[in-house]
Amino acid sequence: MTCNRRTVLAAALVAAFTLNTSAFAAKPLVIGFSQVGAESEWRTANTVSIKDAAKKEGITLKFADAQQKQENQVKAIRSFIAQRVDVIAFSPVVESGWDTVLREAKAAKIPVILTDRAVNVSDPSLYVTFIGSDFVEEGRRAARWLVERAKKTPDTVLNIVELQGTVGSAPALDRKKGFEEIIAGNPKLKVIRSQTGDFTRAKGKEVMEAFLKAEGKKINVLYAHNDDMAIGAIQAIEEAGLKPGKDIIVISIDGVKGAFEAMIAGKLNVTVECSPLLGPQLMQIARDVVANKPVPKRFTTQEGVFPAEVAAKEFPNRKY
Ligand code: GZL
Repeated sequence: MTCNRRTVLAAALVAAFTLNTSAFAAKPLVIGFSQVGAESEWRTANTVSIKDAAKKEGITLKFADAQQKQENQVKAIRSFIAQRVDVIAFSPVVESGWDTVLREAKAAKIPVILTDRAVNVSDPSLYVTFIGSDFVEEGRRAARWLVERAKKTPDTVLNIVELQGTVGSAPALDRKKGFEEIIAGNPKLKVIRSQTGDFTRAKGKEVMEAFLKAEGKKINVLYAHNDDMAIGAIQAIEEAGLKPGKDIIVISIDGVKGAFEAMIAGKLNVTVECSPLLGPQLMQIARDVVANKPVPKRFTTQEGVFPAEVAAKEFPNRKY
């Protein structure tokens, strides 16, 4: 065989091998993710964490924003099933109403991972695992801070107004439950008004305006289920000619940058951390699930409590 023919044959063999291996190269994992919406600073940071982690991991992410509507999440999950994604992950806007669509995912043999919020389903096998915070403990931490704060005014009953999160959502239900558990039986702490602000600044401001109109200077404390509602309420308190953080103690949850800025300005007294940075953990767990590795049913994120006194020092360390 001439030298030239040998060279052509060798090139052909290399090309064939390369084509072959590329044909068998592992195709990227495909995750279908249904997000609640874009209602708060927390949610925005959560979305960034998930998208960045997928990109860093070379994972194909099909992302759907439900605009806080459960029917949009159900539609998105059905679309992911039709597209035969490898894994479905979602943050359920509310706890109930998921059995039917999750049974469809199970029938299609597509594993489901819950992030951020939990679901109430009759069959726990409808999802593989849940990665998120302990919202009941977050509510307890908010109340424990207030119990300590109330010891400074032992002869005063503190009237509390509460801005709840989205009706029916796990964080709203559990943060209320944890807070009530700790203040139960304490004669110095009394919730006089409680209403949803749907986790948004606008609604938080609107409901706080109504609280102030109804109760005025009787209000001593605001407990908001997230920083965005607290920040909206702070605007309402100022527009009513009162000093947030002083005339009205302001307690909230999430630990977003906006809360640290409000604490540094003396308008917010404490924020209980709820980390949105779930992206890297979700990607790793998705890979483990697809590889049939055993994963725990629950991953609980570790978090802290940040009173105003530490806000300036901690602010440079904040990642969301
Ligand atoms: C909590 C998350 C909540 C945040 C809000 O994990 O579900 O939803 O506390 C967000 O800011 O809107």
